[in-house]
Amino acid sequence: MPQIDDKLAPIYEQVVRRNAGEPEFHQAVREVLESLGRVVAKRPDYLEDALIERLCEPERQIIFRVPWTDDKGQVQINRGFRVQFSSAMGPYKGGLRFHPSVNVGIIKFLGFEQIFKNALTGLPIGGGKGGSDFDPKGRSDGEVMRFCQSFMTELYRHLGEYTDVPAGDIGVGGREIGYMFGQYKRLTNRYEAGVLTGKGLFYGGSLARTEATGYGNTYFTRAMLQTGGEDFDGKTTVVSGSGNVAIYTIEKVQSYGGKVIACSDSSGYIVDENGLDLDLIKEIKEVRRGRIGEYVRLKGQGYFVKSGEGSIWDVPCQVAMPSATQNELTGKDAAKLVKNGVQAVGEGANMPSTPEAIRTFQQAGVKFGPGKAANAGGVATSALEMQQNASRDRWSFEQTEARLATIMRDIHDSCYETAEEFGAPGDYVIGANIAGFIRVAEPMRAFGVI
Ligand code: NDP
Ligand code: 2IT
Repeated sequence: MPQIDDKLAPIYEQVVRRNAGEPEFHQAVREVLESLGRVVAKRPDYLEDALIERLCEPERQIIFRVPWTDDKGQVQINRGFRVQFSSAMGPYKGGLRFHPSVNVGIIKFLGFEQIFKNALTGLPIGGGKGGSDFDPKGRSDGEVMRFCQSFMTELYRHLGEYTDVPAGDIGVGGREIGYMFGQYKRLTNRYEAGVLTGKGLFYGGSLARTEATGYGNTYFTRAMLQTGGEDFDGKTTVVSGSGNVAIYTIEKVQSYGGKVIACSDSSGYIVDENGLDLDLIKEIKEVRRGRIGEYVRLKGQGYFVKSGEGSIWDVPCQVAMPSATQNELTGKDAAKLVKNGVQAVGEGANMPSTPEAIRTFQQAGVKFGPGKAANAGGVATSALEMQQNASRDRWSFEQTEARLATIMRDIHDSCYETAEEFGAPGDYVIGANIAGFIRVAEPMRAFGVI
């Protein structure tokens, strides 16, 4: 098991003490600290002025009540969060998640990861994350609108195109961003397009933002495969989830000739050995907001395995792209994937593989792309949306996608080269953590103790 360097261990202990009951946050910090031992061995100056301790403590955490009225006239109460983690690189930037499992520890782990991810893009964006324990499932458009308006009625005072710029994440897509942007505009009496990203194409959104996370992970995973002279062509691929990230991952993998045979949602997973029919999946998930199991009935082929009766990672594949949620791929799943001959794993979700799973992949020589590098295409394209808004311009799909492809190639190369430089060739986890850290540490030092 990788260890935290003696000099960094007290930092981890303090994080655990200060943030009791937040295991996902501890997990995210631990992984970064395990990598940073190699940095402080070469550059002990990074231990000065409690720089790493400061990086582990959010600059600001906002928790608020979100009251709203449901369709029956009943008042409902949810909890809203925004963790403004680090503004060393630029305005806080990161998505909003609406899911019943959301709590402050989940938002903190996501905000912490976002700092390094955003730094890796090379664009001027800090790290933050937010959301609510609101569950949009089964709610009418009117209920979702009233919730979003109430949520924004508190959050707006903490936002701004130079301050904090949210976007989507689980449970937050174009519909929710539209309602929140409308309420922000109304409350502030400003058409401040750059305050949110993932907007609709008719009011300042960027072409290719919807596709960006899935496409970006596919570019990243392809770059990893290419280091071994391989490509997606003809490779059996499994993508978990069937939301924004999963759908556009499947689309891009298919365009490279990969055969995607399985995907999932929280109710279970489907397998279609002929290759998934993506148009049908888009119809079920994007238009009807339905359940993935409907695929089997509508298509008349394939099979469905209910959640709890098996794992999607039991399905043999050469490439695995977990794109649902944190810790969805366990050590046991990883062992199964390795046994079945997996060659590459590209994380579309944030922290979907447990530490045991990562270890299993790396020990088996599987190319493993951690989320903070592999899924950075979404936030990178959000930054391109901010550029378009700031210059009151609108780029073509091709121009935006070309920038995304270059950014993902650069992220891949900088992780790869940093891992070599720090004595861990092929280890993209170490490469991503160290390359991201150095980019954030430099401005932090320049600013002094703040
Ligand atoms: P969506 O809400 O569009 O889709 C989420 C998918 O994952 C759904 O299929 C959902 O199933 C499934 N899922 C979510 N939570 C759980 C759970 N607890 N157990 C089982 N299945 C679950 O979200 P996104 O596609 O945007 O996000 C997916 C992942 O990608 C998240 O980890 C997110 O943080 C990450 N990500 C997203 C980016 C973006 O730009 N959107 C950028 C970078 C990372 P169901 O519909 O049944 O709930
Ligand atoms: O996890 C992520 O990077 C996102 N949900 C996207 C964040 C953004 O600001 O586009």
